[in-house]
Amino acid sequence: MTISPLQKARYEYAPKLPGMLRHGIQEISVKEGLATQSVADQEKIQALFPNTYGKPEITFVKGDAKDVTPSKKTVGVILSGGQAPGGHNVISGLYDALKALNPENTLLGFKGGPSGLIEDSYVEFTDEFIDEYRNTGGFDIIGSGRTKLETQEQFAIVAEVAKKHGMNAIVIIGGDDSNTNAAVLAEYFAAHNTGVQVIGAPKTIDGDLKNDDIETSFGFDTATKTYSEVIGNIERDANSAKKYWHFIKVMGRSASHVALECALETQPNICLISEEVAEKKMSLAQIANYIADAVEYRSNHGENFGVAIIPEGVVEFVPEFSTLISEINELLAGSKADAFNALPSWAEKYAFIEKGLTAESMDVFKILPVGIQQQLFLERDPHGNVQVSLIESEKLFSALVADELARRKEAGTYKGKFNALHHFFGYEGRCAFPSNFDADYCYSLGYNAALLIENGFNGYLSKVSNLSKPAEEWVAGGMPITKMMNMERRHGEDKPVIRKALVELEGKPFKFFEAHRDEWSKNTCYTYPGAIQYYGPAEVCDLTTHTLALEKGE
Ligand code: FBP
Repeated sequence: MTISPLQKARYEYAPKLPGMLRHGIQEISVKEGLATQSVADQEKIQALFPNTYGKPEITFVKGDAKDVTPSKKTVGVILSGGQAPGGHNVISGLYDALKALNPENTLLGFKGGPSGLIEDSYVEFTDEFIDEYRNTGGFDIIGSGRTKLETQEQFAIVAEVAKKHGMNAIVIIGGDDSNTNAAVLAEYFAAHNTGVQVIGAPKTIDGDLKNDDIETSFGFDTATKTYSEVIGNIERDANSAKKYWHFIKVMGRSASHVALECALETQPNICLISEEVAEKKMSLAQIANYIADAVEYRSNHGENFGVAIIPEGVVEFVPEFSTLISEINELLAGSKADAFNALPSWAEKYAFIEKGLTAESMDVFKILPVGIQQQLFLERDPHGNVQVSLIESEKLFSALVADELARRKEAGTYKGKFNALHHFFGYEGRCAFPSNFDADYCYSLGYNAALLIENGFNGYLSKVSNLSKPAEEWVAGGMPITKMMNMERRHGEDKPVIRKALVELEGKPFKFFEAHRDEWSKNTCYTYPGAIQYYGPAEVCDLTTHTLALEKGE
């Protein structure tokens, strides 16, 4: 197989473990903290998790060397949900720690995400196999998937599969939903005395799996650095050519953590924050006006160029737009979609829409560019709902800004030129070679997971904290997943879930952005982070995100 020089070099990279995990693995022992409580709805969560609720937080510390080799274990691992840089290192850290504990330990990788566990589709890892994936991006080592493990029937099948392989534990590498499911599976295993443990690891580039216990999810660091590199390059091009406004949509699903971090790294002229749009109940016209003001100001100062970052989920946070989406979903519910689809021309479809929407939603619909109008009706998910994530919001906002500027031109208040270009950065960042931070963090999460298994914990999340400091000072341990849970309404039912973290408008990263964005919008203050550095001085290679540094008061 041909491999790139960087790939070869990264195979050799030795990820940094937290200082406390650098002792001989037989010398690491457990320090128990106090019993935990869920973040809210304590009685309900306790009733739902009678066997796994209230356990203590633990940290690993140096203890006395044990001279007996731990009993042989078989562990299963899955990758769940969207790709995030570093997944391969969670698996290699887990593998190395298991082998260090007992060379006869076995690690099975279940293929294609949670469905691999149900279908009993797996590979057994060996040194040669693992070595080809160390410190590389992607989830291709075993693949991933979005099947949800949540029903009693599925749990019973997984218990059978675990029994068949003599498995002692399963490690679930996933986001908030997957770790919620990990907690429910752990409770099932405990309630049915299967003896199988479940350990979670916090993954997602979106950065929305974050709370008092999880400082950051893995992958966020590398993905945002990858997008920021390219945004910085675009800024430099914009500032060189001085003739385009670039509208850049960045991935991140609902939360705007990715957009905010990229803005902190590159200081663009505009960055929308969905959570603020919702808080201020901004309309599409207000957002377009806000951007048009920046375009006009810069144009009046001879700068007919700029860069605007648009978070993936922003349109869902615009109240009038989400009302429009609900009305469209209602308008085409069930068989009504067939009547709509049978109409031969867009003009007839438009008349159907005009009849079906309220006057307020029709006003919103009318101002959308035709391409977006059609997207709302034509590209629908299997349940017939509008696929909000497919809406090209970067094009939507640039079109609305162009309309607003045309009005201002007519009124004689704006005389500039506005040429827009569009970009979407998402998949480009999800499988990049993990930064040193993500390579180290992920390897530590996996290594730590093996120690949690060895020490008999069930329903715990592999926790590595103090992450804004050098790896030597990181703190390794575990937290019961139930500690992070509350009750939320999902699909018409009250469910125990890990709360998704949106950008906090009172938080330090947003406050920093808010304090500077006016200056960034008017002047050209771009910063150019450049490519992720893997080799060289720690001050350029081991940087954490601005978000984490600001949250930690640095
Ligand atoms: P996870 O929440 O599973 O980590 O996935 C994150 C994400 O990359 C989002 O940012 C994006 O909206 C979504 O996945 C895209 O999903 P898909 O890979 O199915 O297109």
